[in-house]
Amino acid sequence: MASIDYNERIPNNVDLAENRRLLRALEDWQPKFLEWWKDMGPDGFQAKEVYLRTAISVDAKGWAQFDYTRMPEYRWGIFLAEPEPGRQINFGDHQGQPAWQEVPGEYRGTLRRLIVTQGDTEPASVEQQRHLGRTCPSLYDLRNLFQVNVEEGRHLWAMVYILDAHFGRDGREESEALLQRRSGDHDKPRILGAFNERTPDWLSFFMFCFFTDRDGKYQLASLAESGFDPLSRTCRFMLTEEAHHMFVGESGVGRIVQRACEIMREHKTDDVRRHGGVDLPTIQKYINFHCSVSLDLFGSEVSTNAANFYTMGLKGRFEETKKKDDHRLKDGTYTVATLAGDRIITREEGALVSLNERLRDDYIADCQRGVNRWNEIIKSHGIDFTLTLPHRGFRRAIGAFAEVKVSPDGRVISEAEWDACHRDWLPTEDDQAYVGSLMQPVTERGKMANWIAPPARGINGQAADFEYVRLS
Ligand code: BYC
Repeated sequence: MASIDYNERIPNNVDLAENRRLLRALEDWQPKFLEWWKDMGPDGFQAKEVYLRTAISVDAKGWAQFDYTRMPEYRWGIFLAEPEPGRQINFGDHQGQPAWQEVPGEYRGTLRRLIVTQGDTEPASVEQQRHLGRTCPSLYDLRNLFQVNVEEGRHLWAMVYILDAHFGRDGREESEALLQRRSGDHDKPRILGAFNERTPDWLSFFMFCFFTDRDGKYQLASLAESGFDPLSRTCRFMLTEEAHHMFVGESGVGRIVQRACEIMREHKTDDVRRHGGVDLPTIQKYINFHCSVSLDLFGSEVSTNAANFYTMGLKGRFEETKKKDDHRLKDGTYTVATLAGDRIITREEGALVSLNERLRDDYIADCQRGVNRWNEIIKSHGIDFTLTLPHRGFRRAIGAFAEVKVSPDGRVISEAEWDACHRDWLPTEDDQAYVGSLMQPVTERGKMANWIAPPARGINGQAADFEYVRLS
């Protein structure tokens, strides 16, 4: 393993000290990043000590250390997974050639665009979550929010490293631009739709971590297959951290579901709101919203962009090397959902142009496994209610279903039916106001807001009443 000089300003395992030009570029960017972090990062907690995990190596047996850190002092390092000796490009037209260590000239623009799109999501999510600290349901959750935030910051560093190290002056300009766009800003929005939505409350936050971070998992896993080796290695290590973000989402929603069920049992009622919980139908509406926004992040069902990324060897499939086919896909087909008049049907499309849909399928199957675990919680309380994922055509803004209205159970419906029903399917202003009204901060050690059950266990083996954030 390349050793990490932890005393360097930018902890890394990429021999930064040996590359003075790159080091200078990153040292020049660092204060701008910190300025952005202070302006757009967690509001109100910059001076507090938080019990955070910091990546200190890429050793599978112990890559992180836990300690109290003030967020602006977090060591946003640059870590690439260990190189695989003799790694090849495993798919597309360059299959079998040695993996690229430098940017292939003919694909420079396309590769840069992919990296910038990935990089843009990282600061965007920090911006979306910046006010949540003020309404945390517990110190445990507050700490998890900040952990997610600092690691998204590190993922931004990961992409900026690739841009600065491999794309010269263009890369440095893109690195600056990543700090200039703003989530939800009318004039300089973030690139992808979901990253311009608001995350106004903790139910939305947990849904975001479950659905949107999971898009991150699938996109990063596809980029981890890239023939451009530095990108592959960066993404492989990012996935290690990403797992915790999805855990925060799944367990967070699970605890809200559990609390709803406890209230229903205890008070023998469906009126969970009367007792200060989030009722299951409201949770379903939030699922419908966040799932549909995140499904858009996979792009169009039929996409020549996706085909090109693959053929060029830049972006593979989820678990590309485990698949048993020719890894070129010029002749294969794939089943894609599409519109035929006012019906949704499936059709065979070329495997190459269907790669976005294939990845979306992998993603939906993974989401369904999480929803099943939430349903197990409901069932274990003897309650007859099933949470479901909305149909892939529901409320889509990108792709084949963008122009029509589709119900959560997958019927193409009229505008009139949509107008009559969408309040039953998506959070209304009243629902949002209700959820918003629950967002009162709970910051006493070991205490939990009434609308969420405590976690099954603490972070890094710590007790439930551990002081995860030192507020005083
Ligand atoms: N919003 O052929 P199409 C994460 C654009 S999340 C706005 O349909 P393509 C994280 C598209 O750019 C993972 N625009 O799609 C999670 C294209 O524009 P151009 C992020 C959209 O290109 C939580 C046009 O529409 N990583 O890490 O095959 C917290 C036609 O595109 C959207 C990546 O996304 C949209 N939803 O695929 C923190 C990986 N969808 O080029 C972090 C890199 C499409 O015609 N990105 N468009 O101007 C990609 O692989 C692809 O860009 C996409 C789109 C999968 C996003």
